[in-house]
Amino acid sequence: MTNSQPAILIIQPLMPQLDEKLTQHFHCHRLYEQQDPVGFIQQHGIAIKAIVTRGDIGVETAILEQLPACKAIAVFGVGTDRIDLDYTAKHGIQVSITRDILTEDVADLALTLMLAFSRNLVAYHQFAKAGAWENSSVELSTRASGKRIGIAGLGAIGLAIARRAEAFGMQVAYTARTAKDVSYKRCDNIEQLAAFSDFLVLALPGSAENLQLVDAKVLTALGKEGVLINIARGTVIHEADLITALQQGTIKGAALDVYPHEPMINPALRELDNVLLTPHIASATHETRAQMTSNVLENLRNYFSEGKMITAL
Ligand code: 8YV
Repeated sequence: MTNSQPAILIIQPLMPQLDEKLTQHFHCHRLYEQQDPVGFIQQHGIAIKAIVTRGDIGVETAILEQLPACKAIAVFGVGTDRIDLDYTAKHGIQVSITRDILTEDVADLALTLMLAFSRNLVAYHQFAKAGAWENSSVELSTRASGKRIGIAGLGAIGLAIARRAEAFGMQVAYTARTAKDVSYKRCDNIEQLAAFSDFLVLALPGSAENLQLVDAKVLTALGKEGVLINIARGTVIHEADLITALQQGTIKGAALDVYPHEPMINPALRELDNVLLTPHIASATHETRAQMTSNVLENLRNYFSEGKMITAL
């Protein structure tokens, strides 16, 4: 590492493979390692030329304001909900995302959660592993094929989920800001979509307009046999309303990969039996994470050589 390499700021820990590569090519400063992050930014902020962050972390505008030479943010992920895009646009800061890389994995996880929840996979696995089959039998599970799936947000990930659901003979409906050129039924709002759905899958951005969109009203519309699946952002759900609905059986259950205060998962949620919880791993496959790593490096290299990120927004 020499100081002739461009200085970049890493906001939160990254996967070791990505961190190692960044260390080879850039003069890396790690904000999360600083005892005094404010003092550090005051001292070194002027030298920082680019930021690397994760989709689930973003970067605070108060930090950007102190980095006058930083005109590029490479996001390891596709979510930009924690970056002020008005600010970046106004200040000519390019923001790249790992576009089209994680779509299929995230859609795979949505269907995995749906099938695992409806077919009691975790309970059956525990039952079989414990040797309990020798003395007892199991409860029946619920069919997913042929049922109704409502997809909130029909972007690339929502569409990939819909294609998979079609293969399971499911009826698909969706909500989206604009009508899509698809044969699926479009609902006017999320409450209507919930009322349609056996499985309500959230594939929306975690933007301000979607904050706590899924509240008690939506959950009541989903109904006692309905299952909520979230692979989007925890902020899209009103968590207290969800916990109440799960405790009272207003809905059948929830399968969640994302939470409002990651990596903390609300203890009330963890105590419930009608949930299936995963720790934000929708894009966490070897294949996808290797491509995401290359994407971040290519974006930075291109930015420093040509002045342009390759998958900028
Ligand atoms: C990643 C994500 O898990 O793409 C996103 O926005 O949240 C996820 O794919 C995350 O960015 C890596 O920590």
